[in-house]
Parts: sequence; structure tokens; C-alpha cells
Amino acid sequence: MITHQYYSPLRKEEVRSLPRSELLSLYETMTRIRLVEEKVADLIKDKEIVCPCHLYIGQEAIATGVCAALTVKDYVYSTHRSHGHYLAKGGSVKGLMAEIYGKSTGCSRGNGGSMHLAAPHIGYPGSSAIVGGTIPLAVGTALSFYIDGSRNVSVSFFGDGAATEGVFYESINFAALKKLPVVFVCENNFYSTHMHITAIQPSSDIFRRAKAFDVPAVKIDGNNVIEVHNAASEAVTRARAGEGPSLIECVTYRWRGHVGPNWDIEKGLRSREEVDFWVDNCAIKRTENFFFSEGLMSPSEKERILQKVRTEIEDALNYARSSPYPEVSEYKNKVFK
Ligand SMILES: Cc1ncc(C[n+]2csc(CCOP(=O)(O)OP(=O)(O)O)c2C)c(N)n1
Ligand SMILES: [Mg+2]
Repeated sequence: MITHQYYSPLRKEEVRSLPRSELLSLYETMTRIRLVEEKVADLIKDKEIVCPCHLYIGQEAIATGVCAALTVKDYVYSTHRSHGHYLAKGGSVKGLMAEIYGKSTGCSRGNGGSMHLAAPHIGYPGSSAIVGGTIPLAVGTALSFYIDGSRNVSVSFFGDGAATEGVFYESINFAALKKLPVVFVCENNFYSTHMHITAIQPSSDIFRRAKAFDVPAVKIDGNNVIEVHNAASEAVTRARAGEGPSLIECVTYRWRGHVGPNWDIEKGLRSREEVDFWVDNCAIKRTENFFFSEGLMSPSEKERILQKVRTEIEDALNYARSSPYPEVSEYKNKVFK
């Protein structure tokens, strides 16, 4: 897709309605996701990482904007493209890297790999490789929050491809019926593996389908972190007030191929022109330019954030490389006999 019908520039009043510390924190989280993912991409190319990784580069503003509207008690369910959601929810870079290396110190004790991250203590019960598979889990969690009378919220991240799965419609139906505290966040990056959305779905407007269930739904610029944050905050407020689910469709683009570090241009799956358009529309660059022009971040503050994140990544790599693999006996206890 070379047009961006939902492009929405950062707006002064909206940005300035958030405290500066929060704005810098949004920038830091997006930067952390980007630098971690770029490092993972390089290490796959070097063949040091052999675990299949679905990189989140290009989509950082969505996980960041949504998770900043949550508390540690709210739950987030992720997908095969899981690293960004895990980091934005507060997962440690060490836990992620060690998991990707298959080490016992990983967040899933080396048993899950990139697609199966779990960190319940930070409200990240898990991600799964089964497309659409976590949508009903998020709804089930919302049901348990409702039964317990808690005011916690459950979030389901899923892709445009997952919106073609029957389980999505069953889940949104049940959530709407019971007015459950769940926020459906559809990351429409136009592609499901190598297939463009126009080749698979009769309409590229996924949000309109939620309206059939009387669920409030919006379609927004997923590369505008403030717009994502505001839409998520509204949906979370509604959910906490017992007013039921919402759906946010975020328009975005994954820079790299479906899995791994390549760009998918060389295979003829998409054009260089299309990729360049979206790289120019980088959420982090847009935020940075705006913050600089409004005096909300100085070049030295940016440098401090970059340095902090680079150090975290170096420490995480040392940790992952020097950690042991899980004991073989551990696996024996985890299979059905
Ligand atoms: C139930 C199921 N069907 C098919 C697959 C193979 N598969 C893995 S990822 C993927 C594409 C998912 O596309 P989307 O939901 O848009 O997420 P994105 O990769 O764009 O983040 C497919 C078809 C799978 N893992 N699970
Ligand atoms: Mg997709």
C-alpha cells in the first residue's frame, strides 16, 4: 500500500496534554523495541540466533501506545510477532534475549522461543504461534476479571490476517454479549505472510466488522504513538467502567519480511517503492522530529536514552550467551506420556 489514508500528524495540543516524562518514556520504549529488533536481525544474519523471529520493526508505536495506557495488573495477549508487546508491557531485554537463545534464564525458561514468551508477573501471560489463538484467551481473562469484580482490563493484539479467523468473530460476539473488559487491537500491516490484504479480504476496513456486534471501533494511524495512546486510554476507561469491549484498528507496516531479517523486496513480494514509503513514515522519526521542534526532548536527552538502551542490550546479550541451556530432564517432564 503506497497511500496512507489514515495518516495523522502529531498534534501540539494532544502531545502537550501528556506530561513530558510520559512523552520521553513513550520515545524510550519505541527506541528499545527498535534497537532490540535490529540487533536480533543482525544476529540472525550472523547465524548466532537460529530461532525463527517475526520482527516488529515499523510497528513500535502500537505496542508502546497501548501498553502505556495499562497497569501491571492488566493482561496483554500477543502473537507470533511478540517481542514488541513483551517489551512494551515491561518485559526485560535479558528475559527476551535469553529466551530467543533457548536458555534456561529466558522468560519462558528457554522452552518457548521467540513466539512463545510468557511473563505473568508483568501481566503478559503469553504469546502463541497459532494465528488468532490468543484472542479467546484475552476474552476468557476478561471474563474472569468480570467475575472477580476487579477493574482490570485484558488486551488482545492480533494482525489483519487473524481477523479472517472464525475465532475472532466468536470472541468479539461473546465479549460484546457479556460486556467484558477487553480491548481488541488489530495491527493492520496489510500483509499476512506474503499475501496482501486485498488478495484475501473483501474490505481492508477491519474496524467496520466490530460495529456489527455493536462494539465501538475506530481506525487510526498506528504510526502516531499519541493517537494510539489516546485511543487505547479511551477504550481502557470504557472497559474499566463496565461498558464493555472496544476495537482499535491501527494502520501500520512491517518493514522486514514476515519472518527473519530480510526485506522481502528481493523475492518480489513487494516493491521497494512501497517499503520506502513506510520507512519514511517511521513512527520513531516522526515522534523525534516533533519532540525536537517543540522543545520536548533535547539531543542530549535522546543520546542518553540511546545509550541506556544500548547498554541494556549489551548486558542482555552477555547474559543470554553465558546462561545454560535447560536440562534435558526438564523436557521429559513436560510431554504427555
Ligand atoms: C491458525 C494458523 N493458521 C496459519 C498459520 C500460519 N501463519 C503464521 S503467521 C501468519 C500470518 C498472520 O498474519 P497477521 O495476522 O496479519 O499477522 P502479521 O504476521 O502481519 O503480524 C500465518 C498465516 C498459523 N501459524 N496459525
Ligand atoms: Mg498482518
